[in-house]
Amino acid sequence: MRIWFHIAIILLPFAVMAQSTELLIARNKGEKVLADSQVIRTMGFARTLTENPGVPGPTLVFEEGDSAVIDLWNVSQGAPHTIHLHGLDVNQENDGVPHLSFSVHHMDHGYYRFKVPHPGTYLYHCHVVSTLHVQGGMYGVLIVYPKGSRNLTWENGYRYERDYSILTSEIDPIWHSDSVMILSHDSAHQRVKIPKYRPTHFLINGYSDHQIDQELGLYEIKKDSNTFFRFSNVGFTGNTVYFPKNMDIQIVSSDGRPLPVALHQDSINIYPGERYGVIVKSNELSQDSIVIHYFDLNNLKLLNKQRVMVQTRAVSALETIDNIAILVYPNPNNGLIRIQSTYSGKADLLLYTIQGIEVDSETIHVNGAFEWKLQEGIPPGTYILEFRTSKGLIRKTVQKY
Ligand SMILES: [Cu+2]
Repeated sequence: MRIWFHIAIILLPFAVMAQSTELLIARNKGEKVLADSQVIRTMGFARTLTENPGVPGPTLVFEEGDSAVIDLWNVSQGAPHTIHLHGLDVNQENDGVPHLSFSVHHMDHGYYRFKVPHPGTYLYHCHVVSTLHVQGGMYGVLIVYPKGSRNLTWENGYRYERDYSILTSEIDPIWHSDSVMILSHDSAHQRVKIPKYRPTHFLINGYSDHQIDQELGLYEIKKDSNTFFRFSNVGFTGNTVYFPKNMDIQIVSSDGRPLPVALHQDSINIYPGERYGVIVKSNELSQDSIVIHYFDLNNLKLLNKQRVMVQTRAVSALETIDNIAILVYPNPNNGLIRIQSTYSGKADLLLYTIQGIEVDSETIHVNGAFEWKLQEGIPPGTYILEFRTSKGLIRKTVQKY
């Protein structure tokens, strides 16, 4: 009796501590299609053996106090890989810096274990010849939520309706050529001669230019409620983020820590590796953009601008359905839109302008791919296509010429 009591006391803390495991598979033969249709080779992290390693890698999500385990597998030929947890306070052994921690070699795996510290937005990336492997695509966002809540910045912090992560980076296609990607290097000590970095594609969550509207769609803000934006820069350029003018902006956290007072600014600079938490609120219905400038850190010259669209809605939009994918093509189109979807059943199609004016609609019974012929006389421009089903809705930006 007594001995069981002692065992129970010893085991109790383990029973109440949640364990959360993430699997990442490192590969160096990924493919990425850029906005100008060129296909580049990437290195990256995937969750399954068959999946193309995305750029960025999967977003890792933990809760404060979790016992986290990241199981890293390396199925790529050549270089070893690691996971460096940028901004998280973990011990050196689990921090993925090659000469201070372990590296995972070809066809091997390793566990990173840590107790999840403070809620916030962090980055992870491979730390083996990090300039090359990060440019290759071995990076992603790591989000820590406070215990038991996905709508709170931190304990006693800001309550929000929903959160979005905006990760910036760039691509220099030369660095993705086979000759650079297979340069022999097996540790951080080895010097790798890489061409001068001249990025040509400036990414938001892995996309640039027309891909942004197409793939990321609209960022929705519910009128009069807080929306939390998590900005991170994992590129090699500096960013200035310009917020929509008619919205209330509060910069509330920096690098995973609450700021002592919220800053009311209409723009913010984010340097490589930095993260900021921003509460956005709007008391009027509108559509606007968050504009990001990418500048050269050596001479502060503006290299590029990208933007994401932000729309204020009166009511919370129906939940976007994650398990239903739709593909809208060609984009731009001449009035005949082809839609391929994994949904079958009755759906409403709506087309409206950026200002929210409906220009066409149709109810259709979906079963596989279908065509939607728009009414005559719709002027060329950018429109929002809404695919509304009983399970929720998906919006895509479409261009008509
Ligand atoms: Cu690596």
